[in-house]
Amino acid sequence: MVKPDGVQRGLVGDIVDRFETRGLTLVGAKFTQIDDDLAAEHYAEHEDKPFFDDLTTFITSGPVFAMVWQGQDAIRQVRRMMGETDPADSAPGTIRGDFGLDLGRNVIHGSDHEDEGSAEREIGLFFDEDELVDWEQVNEDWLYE
Ligand code: IDP
Ligand code: MG
Repeated sequence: MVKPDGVQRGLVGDIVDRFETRGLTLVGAKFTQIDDDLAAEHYAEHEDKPFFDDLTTFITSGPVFAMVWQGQDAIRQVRRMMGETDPADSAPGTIRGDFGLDLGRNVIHGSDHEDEGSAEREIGLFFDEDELVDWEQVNEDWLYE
């Protein structure tokens, strides 16, 4: 999900481009503004952290662009393309390493690849089943052996 800072800074197109060019398949997308309840649910794992209030205030502060990408090893590859949580520790070439400087303005959210159910849970928070499209890219034979 492109966070409010990424949307305000006009980075949606570049971020979509990176995932598309990598070969991932877009199966869902939604431009929306998160309300307080959804923010609390989305970041429930952080509710006891000192930065929780700042985080939910920020994520509800403007529109976000939520996406569902599919492909081989997709969750982990998206995390690698995002970089580290802190943009200051993120390698150039990653989204956070190219576009961010500050931990609290790190441009993008991605589901946790180490937490097995997190992508499925988060997709369920943002999308109804009929908003996800089951389709095949014509170039799959050239992406996968
Ligand atoms: P992630 O976004 O890389 O998965 P998480 O640890 O899940 O990182 O944290 C969620 C979000 O909370 C981060 O993207 C960042 O915006 C914010 N955050 C994480 N740790 C801190 C912190 O120590 N101070 C302030 N904000 C933080
Ligand atoms: Mg996380």
